[in-house]
Amino acid sequence: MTIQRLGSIFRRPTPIGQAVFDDNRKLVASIDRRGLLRGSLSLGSLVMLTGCDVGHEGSVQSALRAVSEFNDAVQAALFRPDHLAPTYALDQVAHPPRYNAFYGIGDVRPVAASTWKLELAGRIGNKTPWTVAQMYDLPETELIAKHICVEGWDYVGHWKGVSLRLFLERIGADTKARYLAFKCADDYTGSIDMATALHPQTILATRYGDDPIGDPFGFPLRLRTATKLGYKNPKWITAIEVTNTKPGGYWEDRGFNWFGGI
Ligand SMILES: Nc1nc2c(c(=O)[nH]1)N[C@H]1C(S)=C(S)[C@@H](COP(=O)(O)O)O[C@H]1N2
Ligand SMILES: [Mo]
Repeated sequence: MTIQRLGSIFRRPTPIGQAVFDDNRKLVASIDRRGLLRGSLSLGSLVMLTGCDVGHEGSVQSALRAVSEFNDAVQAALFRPDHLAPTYALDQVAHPPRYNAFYGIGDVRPVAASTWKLELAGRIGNKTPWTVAQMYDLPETELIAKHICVEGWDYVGHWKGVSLRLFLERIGADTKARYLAFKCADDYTGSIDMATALHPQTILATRYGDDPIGDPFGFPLRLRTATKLGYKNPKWITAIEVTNTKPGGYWEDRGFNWFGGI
């Protein structure tokens, strides 16, 4: 099916399409209130926006990227800031957790606690870097949640660390800003939206169970958010930036959907 034909389905709803629309009128209205769908629901208009000629590979890529960005906006509108992802029992927790990165476990380069610093940038009041000891001194929240990797595996993990919301408040971050960008010791990068950063199940994890997070799992600091897929959880974090400019990320820049919700 071509993108143009998809577009026409959106413009002229079939009876079934109309029924679905009627069933979800409230939802659509709530998205519409956020100004997302006004003038932007047809994929046909995405084609116009991107100037897409589906005969050329480059323009197919840009059309798909536009669709993915449209999906980001819808997912962001549907995200319920206080809705909790499922949690699990202690006896379901994997020991050890399952390792993954964009390279093999043999190439993991441990981070030295003595030299590690968390750098802060962007829309943050106090950008003084944090040491490992300071991070471990912060109040802890715990999270027993499922880590889901797009490669098709998952595990239940038990993480502890400071609530990211609390940490952002502590450093005087502008929580009205739109995004957080992360840099990691292994040159991985990642980013999340502010609603996810402020979600009660999003922590800067320092422990797995009672122990400090081990080397292949991101010592001394990783993000764990119960509402996002594995690749949205950077390990070995070295810098956090608060920004209104949409950041990319290692996998996001290689075509993974930016929102990456579970
Ligand atoms: N710094 C860094 N963080 C990363 C990655 C990485 O390669 N480097 N891989 C991501 C991906 S794709 C997954 S699935 C999870 C794996 O986390 P785990 O080792 O706890 O399973 O880390 C994410 N965070
Ligand atoms: Mo992953």
